[in-house]
Amino acid sequence: MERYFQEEIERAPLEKIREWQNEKFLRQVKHVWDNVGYYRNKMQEAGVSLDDIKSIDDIGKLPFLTKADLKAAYPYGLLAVPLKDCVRIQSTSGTTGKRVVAFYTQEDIDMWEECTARAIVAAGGTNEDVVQVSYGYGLFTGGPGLDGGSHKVGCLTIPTSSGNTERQIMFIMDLSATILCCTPSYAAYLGETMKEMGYGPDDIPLKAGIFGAEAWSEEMRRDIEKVLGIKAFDIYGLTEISGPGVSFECNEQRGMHINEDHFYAEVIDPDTGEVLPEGAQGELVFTSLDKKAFPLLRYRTRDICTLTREKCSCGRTHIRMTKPRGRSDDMLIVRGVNVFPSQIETVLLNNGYAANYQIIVGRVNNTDTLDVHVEMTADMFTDNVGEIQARKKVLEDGMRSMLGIKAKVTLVAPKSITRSEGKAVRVIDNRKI
Ligand code: DLL
Repeated sequence: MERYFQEEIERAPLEKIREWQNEKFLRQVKHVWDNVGYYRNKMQEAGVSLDDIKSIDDIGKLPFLTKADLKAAYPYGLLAVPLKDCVRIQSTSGTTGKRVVAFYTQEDIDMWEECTARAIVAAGGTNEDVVQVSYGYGLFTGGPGLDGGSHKVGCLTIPTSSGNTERQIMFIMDLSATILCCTPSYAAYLGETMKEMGYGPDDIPLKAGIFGAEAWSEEMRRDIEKVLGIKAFDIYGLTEISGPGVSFECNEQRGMHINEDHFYAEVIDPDTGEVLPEGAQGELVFTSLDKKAFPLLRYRTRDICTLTREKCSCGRTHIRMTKPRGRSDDMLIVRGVNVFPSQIETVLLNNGYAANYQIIVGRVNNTDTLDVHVEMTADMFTDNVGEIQARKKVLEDGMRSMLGIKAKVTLVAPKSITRSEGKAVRVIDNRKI
């Protein structure tokens, strides 16, 4: 039987959802106009005033916010309440320049934790479950977000944070953890290590995993489910809009339900900004409908996906988004061709490799080069040159047909590519250096 954390909201009829969205949107635009000078200026520059916004159908009149706005307004320029009303900040994992700092009131935190609680219940969680949260704790939203949701559901929460893999496994086994929350790349690493330690899927008490924060393929899901003996659920979110739980998967595993009573989603053409119809692929844009401290309107996520309102057998009525295939800025342009790391991952996993690879892009004589270092698994490891050449050819052929361009594959020894405890670093683009 399907269970829900907030059934009346999660299964609300579309008219009801629209009514909530409309009401909250009008309130939110006024809150922003009154309290966020930075955005009011943007509206005025676009020739829009508060009177022009009569319902959520007018959302297209509002200007977009981008990461550049967040940088320009750092740190307090988009804050909409007095600092004394804020109880927390979280921040993105940006490696260069200023980070994004998002502020939360206690109400904002409660709303966010309800979103992750919905995800935990959708993954089968109840107050009898033991939830191990192996996302990083701290400025990153993964740990605190899932931790809060787990408390709201009443699960026993193990706040291991990421890293220290042996201790992670000890807690999973000794405390019979039933739900694991971490990045998919770390879940794969935990699975690999447990297998080496001699644990088969039936020995592992876990029944479900809630994995997100980075792009991962269906092939990777299949591998993780097999090695840990679990059902693996995707979860999506971003710091700017709250953190994990903006959307989450149900048992169907066919797209993630967006918590659209809190976050209004649009998909736009990334080049023109035009809003695209349901079913079209484009850049996801979110409007935060009821966050008080850091209420972003029409924030461009740079994540590429499609939306669907097709009926879902889980009974939830909220719109679904497909797995983002990666950020538009993760997309590599190699010799003029768009390449997503997830496409390369699909070729590898379909040929029996694990998701341990690194993509190295360079430029020689003004021509882009694409090298993929792929780790052999222990059972395929060999020093037979003929066999290695044959394996390399299979992968190079597969990549040529997937990407339409040639990639050079180098097979490397098992365990030679560094494992990630958080978001995996798959791409080294030497052209940028
Ligand atoms: O990654 C929040 C999060 C934590 C989500 C834990 C899920 C689980 P940021 O560090 O701000 O926040 O990064 C947000 O990560 O715009 C996407 O590009 C990517 N991302 C997040 N979830 C997924 C996912 C967190 N399920 C950025 N699939 C987003 C693909 C994802 N990409």
